[in-house]
Amino acid sequence: MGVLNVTPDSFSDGGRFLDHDAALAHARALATQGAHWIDVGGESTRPRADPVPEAEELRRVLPVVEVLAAEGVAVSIDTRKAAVAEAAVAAGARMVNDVSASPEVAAVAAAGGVAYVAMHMQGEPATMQEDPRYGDVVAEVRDFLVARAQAARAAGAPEVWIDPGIGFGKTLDHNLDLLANLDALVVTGFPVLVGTSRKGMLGQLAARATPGGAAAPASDRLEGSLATAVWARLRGVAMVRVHDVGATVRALGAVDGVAAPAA
Ligand code: PMM
Repeated sequence: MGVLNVTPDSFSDGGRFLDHDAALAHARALATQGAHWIDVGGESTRPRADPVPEAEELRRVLPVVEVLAAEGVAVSIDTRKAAVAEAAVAAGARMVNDVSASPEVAAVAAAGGVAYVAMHMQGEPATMQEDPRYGDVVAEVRDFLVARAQAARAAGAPEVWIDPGIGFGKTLDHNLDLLANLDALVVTGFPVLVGTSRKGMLGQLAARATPGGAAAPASDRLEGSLATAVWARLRGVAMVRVHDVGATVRALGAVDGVAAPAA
């Protein structure tokens, strides 16, 4: 899944694709590089981000969704708003990626007969990184996701995915615990999506590994993004959400080749 942020303030690519022509060109490039889905988002959910009004989010994403869907690109809409999801599905989006895993947004996917992603987040983007706490992060995230995914399926969503929401109300240790225990999600039977691409935890891990210990900025997180995509793949994750599609496709192609040489 390739990321297309039509936002001024996303943490790694904010402002680059606010212009619709630039957004379309980037989406087409990601599809050509091998993305199966293009995930279009108009509201940054990075830590401390301000919410975006519905009209503005629609203005950012709808024209892009319409054109890509008409070109036959499989479009996912990344939104927490039922109205935005509904408009995007009407414009041709075939997946609703809901970082709030809310029943209202799941109902839109069900009514539209499109795929639904339930992602786990503790709190709200504005404050979620202030003091995230869990008893058992793996069990709590799994139980939450299974409950929301079962509800989405019962409501009629034809295909339901789960995503642990790396970086959404989680410390580095919480993220690492979830990534080390992806099998707890995989065994639920719901296909699992994971997004680590360019995230802050990769900067922290790079600092641990580097003499001097400086955290890597978002521009220096490709290696960590690829390494964690490969890790997720080997743990049975069905899809990764990434910015660097070409590099990820090549990395996963290499892993698949080694894992199944006769295929
Ligand atoms: N991460 C971001 C946004 N949307 N959706 C899902 N399903 N999973 C994620 O991990 C996820 C997401 C934040 O990253 P961005 O600002 O680079 O888009």
